[in-house]
This record gives sequence, C-alpha cells and structure tokens, in this order.
Amino acid sequence: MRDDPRLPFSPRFWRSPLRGPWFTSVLGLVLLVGITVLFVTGLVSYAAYNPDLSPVNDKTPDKGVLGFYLFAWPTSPHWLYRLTQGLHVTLGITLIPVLLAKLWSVVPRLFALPPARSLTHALERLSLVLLVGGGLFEFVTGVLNVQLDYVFPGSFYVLHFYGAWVFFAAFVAHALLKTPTALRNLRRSREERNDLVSPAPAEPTVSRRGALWFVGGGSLLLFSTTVGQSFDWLRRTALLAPHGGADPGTGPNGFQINKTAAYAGIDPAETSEDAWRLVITGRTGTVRLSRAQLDELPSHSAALPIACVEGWSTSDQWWRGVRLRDLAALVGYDGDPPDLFVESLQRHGAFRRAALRANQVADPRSLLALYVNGEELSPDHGHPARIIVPAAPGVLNTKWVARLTFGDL
Ligand SMILES: Nc1nc2c(c(=O)[nH]1)N[C@H]1C(S)=C(S)[C@@H](COP(=O)(O)O)O[C@H]1N2
Ligand SMILES: [Mo]
Repeated sequence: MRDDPRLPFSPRFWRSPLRGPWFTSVLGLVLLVGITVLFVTGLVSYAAYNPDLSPVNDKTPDKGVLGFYLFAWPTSPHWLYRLTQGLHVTLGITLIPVLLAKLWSVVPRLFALPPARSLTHALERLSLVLLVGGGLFEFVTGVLNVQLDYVFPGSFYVLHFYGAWVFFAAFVAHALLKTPTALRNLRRSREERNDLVSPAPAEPTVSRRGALWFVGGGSLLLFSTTVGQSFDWLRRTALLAPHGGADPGTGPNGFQINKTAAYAGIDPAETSEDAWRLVITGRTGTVRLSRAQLDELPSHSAALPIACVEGWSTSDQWWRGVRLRDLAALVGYDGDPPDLFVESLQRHGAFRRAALRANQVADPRSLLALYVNGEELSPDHGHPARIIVPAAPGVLNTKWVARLTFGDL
C-alpha cells in the first residue's frame, strides 16, 4: 500500500510542492497565538455569565473542577464584554482559513504507515485525533451558534465548553512538542527535507509565499465581513454576522434586536399600564409597583452597550430608569445591596431568568431601564422595563422584567 502512488498511504500520492516544514510552521505559529487568545476569551466569556452564582446562569452544571477559575465579573470598563466577546467571535471566524490550511498542510501525515511506530508515536497520534477533532468541533459549533442562532438549544454552551478543554489540552501538548521545531524551521535559510515535502512534487503553480498570501487574503475577507458586527457605522459590512434577525428600523430604538417580543411570546395586553406590575421581593417583604409609580422614583441615566455572546454589540445607548440599588433599598437593603434574581414575563426560553451578583447590583450605572435614547423602550427592546448592567453579557440584560428578588444567592 505504501508504494502505490494512487493511494494516500504512499508519500508519492501527495504532490503539492507547497507542503513542507516552513509552510506548516508559519501557520502553526499563527494558530499558537490565535487559539490561545480564543481559549482565554472563551473562558472569560463563561466567567461573565456568573455561572457559580446561580443554577439559572449555569449551562454546565457538571463542570466540576473546570470552573476553578471563576470570579466575580467586574462592571468596569463598561465595554469589557463587548471587547472580549467581539474578539472571541471575530478572531475565531478570521482564523478559519488558517486552520484549514494548516490541516491541509499536514494531511499526508494522517495516512502515514505504519499507524504507530512505537508507544510514544501511538500516543502522539492519539493526541492528534483530539487536536484535529477538537479543533474542528470548536470551530464548527462556534460558527453554527453565531450563524443559526442557538442551533443546539441549551446544549451549545455545554458542547463548546467541554470541547474547549479537550481541544486546548491536546493543543498545549502539541504546542510544547512542536513550537521549538517550528521556530527552528522559520530560521533555516533552506527548506529541510522532511516527511511533509513531496518526494514527487508537481510543477508549482504558486510560490509558498503566494499560498500564504492566499490564506491571509481569505482571513482578511472573513475579518472584513465580520468585524462590522461590533461597530454601528460598520454594521452593514457585517455580511457574515449578525445573522438575519429582526430589522430594528431607525430612530432611538433602532439598534440590534436579539429576540422580538412576538418571538418571546409577550402579549401586549400583559405589558399595558393596567396589567403590568413590577413585583420586588427582599428582606422586608414584597412591593408591587405600577409603571407610573416607577416613573416617580428617582431616575438615572447610563450610556451602555448591548454585547451578545454571539459576538455582535451595539455602541453605547442612553438608558434611563431606576437604579437597581435604589430598588433594593425599597425592600430593606439600605447599605450594600445583595444579589438579584430577575424574572421576565416570558414563559419559555433559557434567557427569561438571570441572576446578577451583588457587585453588579451595586454599580450606580446598573438600571431597570424604562427609556432608551430619550424614548420609551420599544416592545422588542423590553418594554415596559429591562435590566441593563455595565460590562455584562447581553444575556444578563433581561427584557420584559416582571419580578425582582433581592437576597444572597
Ligand atoms: N426575556 C428575555 N430577555 C433577554 C433575552 C431573551 O431571549 N429573553 N435575550 C437576551 C440576549 S441573549 C441579548 S443579547 C439581549 C439583546 O437585547 P436587545 O434585543 O435589546 O438588543 O437581550 C437579552 N434579554
Ligand atoms: Mo445574546
């Protein structure tokens, strides 16, 4: 089999003159940096959900020791999640051509015979299965989640989270093994002959550098059609994201909508002045407030973005409403406010409830917002009231709020 050039097990089957240590090393070093950033921003995004605060925030209850690093997500700078998650998604999409080119450059090794020359070689190949499989799995689940809007209902977080740890463990082993060689390969003036170099190369149609430019061009194309998701004035260039959601229209409420009121099953009758009451519970009991009564409480403004786990974000919007810590004071927390459990009018769906940590409640910019950019909240942005917290992922900014329960979680 090894000698039949018609079969991929033969080195002579692979004829591209581009393959070789230099090409593989350049791509490998780009991925070394890029995937490390993806892993860190991914872990950070998970921490931003405050999964250790309450089971409603926790999409991976069996995480065990993998949650060792969780911390109280800060509220400053207010654009923190916008940055980390925009970076995570945009960089992930940008790296796709590099990942594919890297896999292409080493594909002959996948077929190398004998499958294992020694125990170490067998272990190395096993780690490659986890590396390649894990890498493809993380990229595919990530892209599908952004593009198809939560295709794995409830389970995306679980898959992507555990997948990340498996992938990154294999990635670290691989990087420790290969980085010194990759750096050496870049410094060499002449290409080494190794198993990646075809023994029977075809005529080149493009130089190695040309091929790298091609990969880089692909990345640039993906980058330039994605990065606009994080900037209002570039949003129209974000052809790959955000996916086709509801058209927000123009005017004060004319910014990106995640789920519409209709989608969430919010009946306009429930949000009317007559029907809607905010129920606040705390140390001293329960208070029910109508929308008119909320309007009489001291109102405050804060300029804050919406930043979704899908990577898109808005610029700062001007929100106006009642401070969460003032609402805590109404039910017996005069000094330091406690944690807060928020429930929406929405009856189904993972994001109808969220828990906020005491540090988020205490921030004077954290509001139960009633207005945005000088106008009443639109139904799709959470009328009659929604949560807005600085630096928090969009998912914690619950819309159509019905009930607030203050107390340590
Ligand atoms: N009740 C409820 N609130 C919700 C959601 C939801 O599905 N239901 N989606 C959340 C998510 S994931 C995001 S990104 C923001 C989006 O807010 P926007 O539609 O006003 O931009 O709302 C959050 N609040
Ligand atoms: Mo979101």
